[in-house]
Amino acid sequence: MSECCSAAGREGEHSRIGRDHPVITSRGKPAEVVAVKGGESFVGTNDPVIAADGEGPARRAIVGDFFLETEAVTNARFADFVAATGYVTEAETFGCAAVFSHLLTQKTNAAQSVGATPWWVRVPGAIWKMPEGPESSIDDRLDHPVTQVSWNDAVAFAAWVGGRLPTEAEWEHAARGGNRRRRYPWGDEEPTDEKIFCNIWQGHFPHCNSLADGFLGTAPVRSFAPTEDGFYNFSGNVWEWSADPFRVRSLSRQAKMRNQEARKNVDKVLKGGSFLCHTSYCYRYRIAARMGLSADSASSNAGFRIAYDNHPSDVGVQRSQAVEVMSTPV
Ligand SMILES: [Cu+2]
Repeated sequence: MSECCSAAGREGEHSRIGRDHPVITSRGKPAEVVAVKGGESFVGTNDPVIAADGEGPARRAIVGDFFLETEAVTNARFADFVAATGYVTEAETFGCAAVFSHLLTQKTNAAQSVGATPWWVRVPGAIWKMPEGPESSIDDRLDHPVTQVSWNDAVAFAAWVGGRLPTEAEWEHAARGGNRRRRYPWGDEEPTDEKIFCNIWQGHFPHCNSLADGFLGTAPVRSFAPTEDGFYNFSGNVWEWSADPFRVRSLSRQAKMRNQEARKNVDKVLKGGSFLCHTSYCYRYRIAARMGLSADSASSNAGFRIAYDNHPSDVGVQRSQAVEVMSTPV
């Protein structure tokens, strides 16, 4: 696959280099949650733009009532998680992760580029708190979405806060504000290089980003206008891991091959597109758009947000008790 939004190839194929990093101890505020009313809903679209991704046809889905955080998990909250649990991400274990080349310093840029997508570079030491490698930091990005986290890392964080990843159906249902028929979280109006609703690419991909939205890479999780329900950045900024395995529902030979690969790589569905998407090249910031990446991949444009079956204030009580118990000397 040659796409702006995915660095093809599995992280697991690369050598595992153990690294030792200091722990950041900033306190991340828990995000707000919105109660989402379930019901009969749907996933995908009958008007697919990128058919190979399995956007269509629209599939009926029954969604239960659930709670969803208004924004993606920030670097600050992920730092809390790591400080409390000592969790080691998969990118740390593997010793490298995919970084969008424009975010790199010239020195690091000489690193190995990823196959057919030269704007993706495999950077040794790129991890969540040094998203572009050892010369970078998140100090000025604590309110940005955490990146360089795999699906497995996201699931571990979700368990820590007593939540889970949303299903693809839940994610779309919340992004549409229920059963509204709309292409984007803000409605049907197409963003342009001048009229900006979210953090995507402006200009000619991949050589020139006019930065009309103010961001080359990620933006703070509360950037741009929220939906009427209070959700931020479903479209653009970072791809968000969902709970679901990635499959293309089609009988075509191409779909069959893609599904075989997805099964082998344990691909999961990501939603929402990222700061790299542009209509001309990777039109994946629509609600129905999707991408499949292996559960152990980490990159500089993928993060996640948390869903709950019960209101997390109840969960929060359990969590702080659990942490107290853990820190009691024995
Ligand atoms: Cu894209």
